[in-house]
Amino acid sequence: MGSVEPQASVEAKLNSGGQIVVNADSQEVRHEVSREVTDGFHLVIDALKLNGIDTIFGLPGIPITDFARKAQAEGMRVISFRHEQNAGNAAAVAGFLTQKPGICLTVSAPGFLNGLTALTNATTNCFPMILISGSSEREIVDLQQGDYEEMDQLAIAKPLCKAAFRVLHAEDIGVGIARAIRAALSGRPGGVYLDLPAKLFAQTMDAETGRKSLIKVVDPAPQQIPGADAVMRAVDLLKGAKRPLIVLGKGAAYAQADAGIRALIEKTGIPYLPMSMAKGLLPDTHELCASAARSFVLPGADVVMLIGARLNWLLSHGKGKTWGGKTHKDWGGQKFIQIDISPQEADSNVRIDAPLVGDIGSCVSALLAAIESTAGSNWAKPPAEWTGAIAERKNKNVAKMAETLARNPVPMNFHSALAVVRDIIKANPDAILVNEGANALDFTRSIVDMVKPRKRLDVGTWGIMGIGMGFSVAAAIVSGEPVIAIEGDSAFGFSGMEVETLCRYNLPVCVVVLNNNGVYGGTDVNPTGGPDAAPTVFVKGARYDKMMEAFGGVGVHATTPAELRKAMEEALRSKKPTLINAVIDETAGTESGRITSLNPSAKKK
Ligand code: ADP
Ligand code: TPW
Repeated sequence: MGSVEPQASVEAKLNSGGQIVVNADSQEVRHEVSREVTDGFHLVIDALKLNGIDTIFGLPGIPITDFARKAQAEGMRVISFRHEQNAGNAAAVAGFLTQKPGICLTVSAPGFLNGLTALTNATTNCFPMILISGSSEREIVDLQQGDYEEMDQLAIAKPLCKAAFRVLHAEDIGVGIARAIRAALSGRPGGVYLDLPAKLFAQTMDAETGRKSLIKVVDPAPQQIPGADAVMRAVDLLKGAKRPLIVLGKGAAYAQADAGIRALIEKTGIPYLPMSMAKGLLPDTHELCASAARSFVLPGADVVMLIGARLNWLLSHGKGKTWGGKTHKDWGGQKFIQIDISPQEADSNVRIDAPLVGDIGSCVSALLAAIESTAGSNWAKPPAEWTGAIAERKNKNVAKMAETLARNPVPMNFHSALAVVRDIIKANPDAILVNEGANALDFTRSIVDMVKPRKRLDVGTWGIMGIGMGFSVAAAIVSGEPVIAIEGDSAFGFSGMEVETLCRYNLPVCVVVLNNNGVYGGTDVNPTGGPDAAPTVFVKGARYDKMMEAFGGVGVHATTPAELRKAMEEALRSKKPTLINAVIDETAGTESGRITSLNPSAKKK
C-alpha cells in the first residue's frame, strides 16, 4: 500500500429527526459505522419541547435565523415580528395567560436591547418569560475587539430581570433551559435572560448523550402552603371587620385559582375591587363588585385583604387621601391582610397586619377551610350598613355613567365610542380585550365590563405604551379566541407596524384606534407660532385604517357609533384582521388621563 495514508470519507447529513448522521468509511475500516450526532440547535429545541413549550415569538437574523428555521421544521410555532419589543411583549403575555414561560428569540446587541424592555416589563408585572438571545463571540466581546453586534449582554440583562444565565457548551443546554424555566415560574414569576453564543448552536455531540443531558423540569411552580398561624391571624382580622374589602390583583388572575377566589368572596360576602387585569375574575356585574364605588370603599374600609395585588402607585401606596388619610402621606387607618407568594412584599408601603405568604390557590383554600372550621355556617357577613352604602353609591354612579353613555355627540367622544365596545364585549365574553393609551385606557377600564378571567390585558404596573400589537398577536395565538384591541392613537403607534404580522398570520384581531389626533388629544399649538407642530400633536385626520389595508386586512373609517358597531360586529363575524379608525373629538381627552395628579405640570381643563 506504500506510504499513502488511508483517506477517510466522512459524509454528514440530517436525518428526519434533525440529528446529524455521520457515515465514516475508510479503506481500513471495512465495516461502516453509523453514529447519531446532535447539535446545539436541536438540543435547545428538544429541551423546550420536552418542557411543553411549543411556541417562539421572535425576529430572525445572525446568529439565530437557522435556529428559528429548525424550530419550525421540528413542529414548533415560530411567530416572527417586525420589532423585537413586540415579540417580547407577546412572549410576556403568553406567559401570563398560560403559566408557562413565553419565549422571545432575538439577535445580538440591538435585537437583544429591543427585547430587553419587554423582558423588564414582564419582570415588573410578574409575568414568566424567557428572552433567548444569540450573542457574539465571547473571546472577542470580552477583549472588546469589535465583533459584529458586540455587547456583553449577560451583564446588561442581569439587573433588569429576575435571573440571567449563559450556556457555553452543548452538554449544558439541558441545565440552562431547566434553570431558566424554574427561575421564570417559581415563586414570584418574572423575566429570565438566556444568553446563547453563536458558537453554541453549531457544537455537536453524540445524540444519545445529548438526549440524556436534557431535563424535564418537575414541579417548576411548587405549591406554597401558608402557615396555620398566619391563616388564623387573617381569619381573626376578617371576623372582626365592620367594613371589609378584598382587592384582587393580576397575581390572582395569573394564579388561576378562580373557583377558590369566588367561593371565598361569596362565602364571606365581602365586597371586592378588581385591579385592572383582575377584572372578570368574578364578573364585573357581580353584586359584590365594588368597582363603581372605588372612591367610597378605599377610604371607607377598615380591613382590606389584598390577593395578588401590590400596594404600589396604582393603589396610592396604601395611604393618603385615596385611603381616607388627611394628607398624601397619611395612613387611612385600615388594617391589611396580604396574600402574596413573595415573602418580601409585605410592609413595602404600609404595615401589613396579617401577611399570608403562599400561592393564592393554597392560601384561599386554607382561609376557606379555617372559616369553615371556626365559624361554619355561622360566618357573619359584613353589616348591611356597609354593603348597603356601597350598593347605593354604585347605583348612583352607574346611573350617572348610563346617562353619559347614552349621549351621542358629534364627533364621537370616548364615552360614545366605548359604549359600543361595552356592548360588543358583553355579546362576546370570550373575546380578549387588549387596551392601552391614557384616556383610551382609563375610560375603557371603567366603562367596559369583563365577565371572564384573564380577558383584559393592558399596560400593567408601568403604564407602558407599546404592548398593544404584541399582546394581541399572542392572545390570539395562545387562546384561539378573538381579540379586540382598544388603542389610543399614540399608543398604537408604538407597535403599529405589527398590523402586517396580524395579516401574515391571519389573526382574528380587531384593532380600534381611538383617534383624537395626538398624545392625550390634538389641541395643543406651538406657542411660538413656528412651523413645528406642538409636541403632543399628530397629523390631523390620519387614516390608520389604510395601514391595515396595505397588508390585505380590513380597514374601516368610523365617524359614528353606528359605523363603529357595524365594523366591530363584522370583524368578529369574519375573523379577519381589521383596523377601525374611530374618529374621536380631539378636545375629548385630559392630559395623562386619570393620572393627571402624578404630573404636576399637567394642563388642567
Ligand atoms: P396589580 O397591578 O393587579 O395590583 P401586581 O402586579 O401589583 O397586581 O401584584 C401581583 C402580585 O401577585 C405580586 O406581588 C406577585 O408576587 C403576586 N403573585 C403572582 N403570582 C402569584 C401566585 N401564584 N400566588 C401568590 N401570589 C402571586
Ligand atoms: C414607553 C407616556 C403615557 S400615555 C401616552 C404616552 C405617550 C399616550 C397617550 O395618548 P393616546 O391616548 O395613546 O393617543 P389618549 O386616549 O389619551 O389620546 N412611552 C412609553 N410609555 C409611556 N407611558 C409614555 C411614553 C405616555
